[in-house]
Amino acid sequence: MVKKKTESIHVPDAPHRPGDETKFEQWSWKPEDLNRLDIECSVDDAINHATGLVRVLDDDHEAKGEWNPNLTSEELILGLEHMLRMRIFDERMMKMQRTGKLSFYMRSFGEEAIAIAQTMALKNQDWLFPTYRQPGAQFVRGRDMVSMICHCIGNEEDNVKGRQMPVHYTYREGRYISVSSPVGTQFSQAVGVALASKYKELDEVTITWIGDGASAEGDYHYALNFASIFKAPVILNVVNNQWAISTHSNFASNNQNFAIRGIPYGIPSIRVDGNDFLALYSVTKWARERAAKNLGPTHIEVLTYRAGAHSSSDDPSRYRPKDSNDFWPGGDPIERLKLHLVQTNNWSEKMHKELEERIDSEVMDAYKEAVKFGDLANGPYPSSDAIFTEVYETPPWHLLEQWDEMKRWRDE
Ligand SMILES: Cc1ncc(C[n+]2csc(CCOP(=O)(O)OP(=O)(O)O)c2C)c(N)n1
Ligand SMILES: [Mg+2]
Repeated sequence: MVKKKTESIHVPDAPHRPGDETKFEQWSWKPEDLNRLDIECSVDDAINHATGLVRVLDDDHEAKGEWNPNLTSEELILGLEHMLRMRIFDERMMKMQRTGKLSFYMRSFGEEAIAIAQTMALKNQDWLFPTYRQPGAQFVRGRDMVSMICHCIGNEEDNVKGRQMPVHYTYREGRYISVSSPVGTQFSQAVGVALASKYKELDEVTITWIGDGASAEGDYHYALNFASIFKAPVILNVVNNQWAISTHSNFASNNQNFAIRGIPYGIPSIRVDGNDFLALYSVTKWARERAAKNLGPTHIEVLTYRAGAHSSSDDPSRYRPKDSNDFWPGGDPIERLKLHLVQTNNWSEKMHKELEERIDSEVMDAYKEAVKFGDLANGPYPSSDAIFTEVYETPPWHLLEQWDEMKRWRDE
């Protein structure tokens, strides 16, 4: 049989590779571009918001436009404090990883505003279904830092007793659902919990986040379809930080717009500047209002850039220019909120420095306290019995046999 010559399969590439100059399209979007949508808006009403970009802080750090949430300076300073806490905490944890005190780490570098602004815009009874890139939500919900570090080490005081990778936190009291290592699974689970809240007629909304890369998984589409059909009170965020480890987002969406994918599912969809604390807060509060009024789900693309490595095991200089983050048009979320506060006479360089120093010692104290319960380099280590406990109330016979065997081997 004669084979017909076919076109070869199109394989996308990243826009810049090591050694290239980083070129991002400069943003023409301004805070005044997009009106604040009515919460009863139709899907069509949101098309401009899905293709444009909701911003509040302009290039000169002024808060403008209809999406300005008009937060008090106290609320903004609290947001700034949580973001700084996240960044300083991450730096300390990376040092712990590099000195062998914990095995693996993932930073939120450059993405601190996302979990923090969005969680601050919610109510405490709302359910959080995060990825490993939203640990900042726990600071908003009041989690003790020592407990977070103990989890990352996996020591005696780890609340999940080593049953999760570091940074895959569980915080029951804060309704922060255990982070899933297989990416994407949280999206459809979040829709299920949102429907349960609706069924029980509770004033609870569910929020979830997924990465650009993971949004190429089926889970993302199942979640959107279910949420849309059953009008689940859920906020579905795609955090487009342009990379999925070394795979550029060109491999996850052909047209480079993630927000628009909610429109055919019948879900109002908005793209928001992910490094703009005020815009994130505002859009999330709007989405919560819709959910609480039984108007159904909102789909949000959070446009940002992964400023650092994917994880402590990754070296991004192998696949993207070393300085690419310096060119991101969205800048740095902490710097932008800080400059806005300075400009409105609510903050100063001196206050900022003092806050950094205070948080630095808070993190240092928590670190010293946490390692008392053991770290990876020095121990003490949890008992090997923990492998067999905590899962079954009554372990089945075959595990009991293995447990006995382990004890014989261990105690020999
Ligand atoms: C189902 C599954 N496939 C692959 C992996 C390995 N993996 C872990 S994180 C990741 C990249 C995810 O990228 P993205 O969704 O964009 O999130 P980001 O890390 O950028 O926040 C991959 C491929 C995994 N954990 N689970
Ligand atoms: Mg990503």
